[in-house]
Amino acid sequence: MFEPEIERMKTDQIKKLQEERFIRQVRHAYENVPMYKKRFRDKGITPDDIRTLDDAYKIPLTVKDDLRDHYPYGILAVPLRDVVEMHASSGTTGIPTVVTYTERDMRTWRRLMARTYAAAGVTSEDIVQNAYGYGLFTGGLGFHYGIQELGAMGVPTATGNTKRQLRMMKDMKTTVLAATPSYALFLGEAAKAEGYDPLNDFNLRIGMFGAEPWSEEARKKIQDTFGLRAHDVYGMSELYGPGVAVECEHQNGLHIWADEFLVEVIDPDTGEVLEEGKKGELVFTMLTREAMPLLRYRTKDLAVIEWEECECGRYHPRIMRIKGRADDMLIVGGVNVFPSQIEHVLMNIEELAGEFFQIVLEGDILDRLYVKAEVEPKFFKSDKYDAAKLKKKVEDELQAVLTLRARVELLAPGSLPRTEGKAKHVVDLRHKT
Ligand code: DLL
Repeated sequence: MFEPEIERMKTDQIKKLQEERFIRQVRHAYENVPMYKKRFRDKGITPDDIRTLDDAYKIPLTVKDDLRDHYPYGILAVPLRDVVEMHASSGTTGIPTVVTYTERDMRTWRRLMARTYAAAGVTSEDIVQNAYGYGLFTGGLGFHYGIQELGAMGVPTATGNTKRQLRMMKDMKTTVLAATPSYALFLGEAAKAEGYDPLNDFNLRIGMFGAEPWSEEARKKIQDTFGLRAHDVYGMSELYGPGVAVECEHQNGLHIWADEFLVEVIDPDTGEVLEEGKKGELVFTMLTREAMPLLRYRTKDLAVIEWEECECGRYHPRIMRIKGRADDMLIVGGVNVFPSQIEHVLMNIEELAGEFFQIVLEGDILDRLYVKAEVEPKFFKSDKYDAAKLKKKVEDELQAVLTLRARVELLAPGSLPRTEGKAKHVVDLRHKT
């Protein structure tokens, strides 16, 4: 453990610390961010009404649009001269979401990232290849700072330049790979195409994968390809970046660093707080961030939270995997379809390279759902490959799960664009009215 005195805290100690910090942070936000002062006033409350964690529900929720509406510095709670770094994520609306950090915020983020690596089993002896994008995205620099804080060796390849990436992985004797799961899957495929034997030519033992949803099937594939243990890492730019939660060596849920993040689960439709064990939308309050305090921030990510001791000895609550987003459900001809359902079906058909797929929606009056899926390279070349038969099989299996018929298009291996960052599995070409 990187910070055992915090990581070993029992539930009641964690909650006590959270409560002290929460009360202080509410006051910080109220006194220094006009948006929060106004919201409290509109609701007829002041920080004096927040005395325990159970009072959290009284505070209005914060949403991504609040950050956009106050672009770029509207939620700043400290003088701009105290800000030492910023990051931004590009949104669909074109207005970026900007996040800011003071020196102390940066130290917190570094520590959280070092803890995140250590919880996955990474030590100062490791050689960490960081294939997340560097720059405004928080992935690259977040993982970079963590390597330094831990005292491991960094190989800052960033994304792309796959041939050089593989060469570095072999020559530097990289032991830990940090990347999006889609890029890790692509690296596995590219390594084989370049003539590497990933199990023998590389020294990888741990993978730190996140920034997008990925399935158990994808985990198995990455682990089998590289002979490593793949850890799920969760975060978002508004909450520093990566390093909010990570799987420990037991790979059974992601520990949220609860000394820094207060988590609640709400019903995404009503906003009501749900009891433990119920699936809902994760809402986070950052407990010590100075530059940009966020109170009850809606993530749109859906998950179940458990507060139980883990075999690793930590009591920090666990996200039992992100189950999707409140806004990723597609409505096709009146039927609810989750991209993860389609991924699950495709990953379980061995004749397909299940992770390389694309969902295309077309239509004006009637919706049409197309699923493009690449055939597994060896099977594609074999005599057993019968395109019509496989297409029918995939369509039938999808229908059994989705209750509607998708048109499947089988593609030769390598046909779909590969991604270095987050995968884009859905292309919606429908005419919206
Ligand atoms: O993706 C930060 C990050 C970088 C996390 C590297 C982990 C590793 P954003 O670009 O702001 O920040 O995107 C945040 O990505 O709300 C989730 O919907 C999704 N996401 C992140 N991690 C996971 C994960 C970074 N492990 C958004 N599983 C979040 C599922 C994830 N979804």
